[in-house]
Amino acid sequence: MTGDILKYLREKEYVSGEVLARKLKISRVAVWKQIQKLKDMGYKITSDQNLGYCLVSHPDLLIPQEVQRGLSTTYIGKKIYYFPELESTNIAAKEKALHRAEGMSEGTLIITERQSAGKGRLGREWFSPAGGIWLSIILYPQLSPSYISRITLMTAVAAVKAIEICTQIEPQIKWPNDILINEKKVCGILTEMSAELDIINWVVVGIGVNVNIDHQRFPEDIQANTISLKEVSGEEVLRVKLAQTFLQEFEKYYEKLKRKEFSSILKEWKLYSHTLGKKIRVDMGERIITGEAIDINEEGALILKKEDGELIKIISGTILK
Ligand code: BT5
Repeated sequence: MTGDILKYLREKEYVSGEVLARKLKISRVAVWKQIQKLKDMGYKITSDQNLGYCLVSHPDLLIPQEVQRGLSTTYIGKKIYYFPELESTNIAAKEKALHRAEGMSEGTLIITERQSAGKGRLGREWFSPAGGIWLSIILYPQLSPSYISRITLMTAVAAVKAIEICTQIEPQIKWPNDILINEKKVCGILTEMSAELDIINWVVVGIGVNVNIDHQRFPEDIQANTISLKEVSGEEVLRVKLAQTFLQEFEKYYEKLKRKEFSSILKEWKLYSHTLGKKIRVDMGERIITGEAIDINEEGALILKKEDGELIKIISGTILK
């Protein structure tokens, strides 16, 4: 209902309560209640006794009405579940992803303003106060499960592109899932999937971007390695615009991936690489390997050259500082 009222308020400078009541087939008191709801959400609406209601400004909230307005994707973000607060969008998305048979569709999003238990990889914590973009995308790709690394890499390309378009800042990608600005982490990606043999049942891509956040709100031990877009650009960044741009870029690259054009995505990934050519240490869980990052292969794996010249292919791991 609030969405319908917004639609009419956007069409004209002033709309009377009477007209709204007639169009929506509700009472004027019900219209008034909906207007109060919108005001509580952060919409600035004035009212004039003779002319009616006037929408003065809208909030930079990631609510579906705002994110979907002007969103030019075909299927990414066509259905959005929005929550002011959530434990983790990836957890919520994974629960929903199971319901494909009941009509859950590819590209459905879960978005929240803040997460109480945001997740990183391997059970790590992801801090998600208000002011960031915390969202997950449900996908049902007809690809082999080995594509999971490629999905993370293509998401990183979509994220750097969106950040560049919206802020003119050029971030770098640290293999496999970190986006950095000035060596500090501004964004992380968590790709999870359920698969059987050669079939993917579902994929959930979660992305977290520190947009209008003061990194000093993070725990002390990660403050030195984190940053937000606002801190780099010196001004608030419009989250709705950034989220829309990311979703548009995401759909573009995901379509390329589905057409098996990963090599062209990889080419772009390499332009933003923070990793290639560097001497690094990679934590692979059971061991730590040191070497030079010489390439990312067609599967999205990191190729490390050890001091003795041996080449190691790493599908998943964490680059240590
Ligand atoms: C990641 O893990 O970078 C994946 C982060 C994915 C977050 C999104 S938000 C929406 C969706 N819902 C979720 O619950 N998660 C996804 P990893 O590479 O394991 O990095 C985790 C590490 O990053 C932590 O151990 C901290 O050191 C650091 N960290 C935590 N919060 C951060 C933040 N907001 N900004 C930058 N670094 C952070």
